[in-house]
Amino acid sequence: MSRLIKVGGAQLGPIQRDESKSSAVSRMVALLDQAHAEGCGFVVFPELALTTFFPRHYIENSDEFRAFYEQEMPNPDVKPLFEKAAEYGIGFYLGYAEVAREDDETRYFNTSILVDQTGKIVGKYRKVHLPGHAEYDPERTFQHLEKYYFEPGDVGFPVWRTMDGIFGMCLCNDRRWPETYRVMGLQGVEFVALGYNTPATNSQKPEEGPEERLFHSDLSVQAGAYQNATFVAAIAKAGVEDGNHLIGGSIIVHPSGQIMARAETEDDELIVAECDLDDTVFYKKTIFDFARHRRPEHYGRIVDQTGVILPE
Ligand code: CDV
Repeated sequence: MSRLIKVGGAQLGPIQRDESKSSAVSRMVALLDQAHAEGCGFVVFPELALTTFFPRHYIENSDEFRAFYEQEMPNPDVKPLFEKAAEYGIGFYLGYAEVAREDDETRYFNTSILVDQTGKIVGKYRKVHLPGHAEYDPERTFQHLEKYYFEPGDVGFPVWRTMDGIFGMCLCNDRRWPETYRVMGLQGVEFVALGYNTPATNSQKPEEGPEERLFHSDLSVQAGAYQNATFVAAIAKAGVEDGNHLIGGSIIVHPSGQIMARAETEDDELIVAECDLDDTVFYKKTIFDFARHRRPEHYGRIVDQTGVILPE
């Protein structure tokens, strides 16, 4: 048996602060055209794919930073993407900044959506592991204010039955946390879509440069895929954005942990891999047959504890 889906990883090059959302969407539609020509059925776009990675900027005025968020999805800016994808019969994943009015409160999330091949939004995810800091930090070489601009996601890590498979989502820093994949793995996930914006140097350790950062990205994604018997597409926004360098290195990974496709540039670039969702079955039935091999009675600390408790 096989459940083949050709997947496009639509890496974006930089989006400068003054680039409009409709311009970013045109670039995504051009990648979608390529994906259609390649016969893709699903395309993964990056995290915060409509704007620059604005958490690097400290903006005090909320009227000013509101422009980076989407109040509804779809909206007129992204309509061309939804329409073209539905015309081509391509499902997609898209990351964006969300502002929501809930329980009389204004709430801000770093969000992604899963759209099926008819253009219908079938899932929404809100980033759980927000990296960085909540206040301006003069010690850093650049800011990473995700904890200032967003609150942690409140929907956990759901998965969705769609496109003849079981799909899950996460965002950027989530890929470094094994819990992200395992919670989805425990729901039988077969394909994880994830977008990222990863600075090419560590703002608190400048000697940690792009090579090491790419290594950590690959390491986390390949381990997550293998240990949970799932495909993972990890797709970057890359290049020099507002004078700050973001790594590329977008990859599509097989449940064996092997990289099937990798981006070569730091620009708009489509990578493609033919994913047979039935390739997950062997691993799910053997070495990672969770029902047979897991020992949750020994894993209590993972949910009972956040920080480290040292021995006496
Ligand atoms: N956007 C991110 O979540 N970026 C983080 C950086 C701060 C390390 C990442 O994990 O790539």
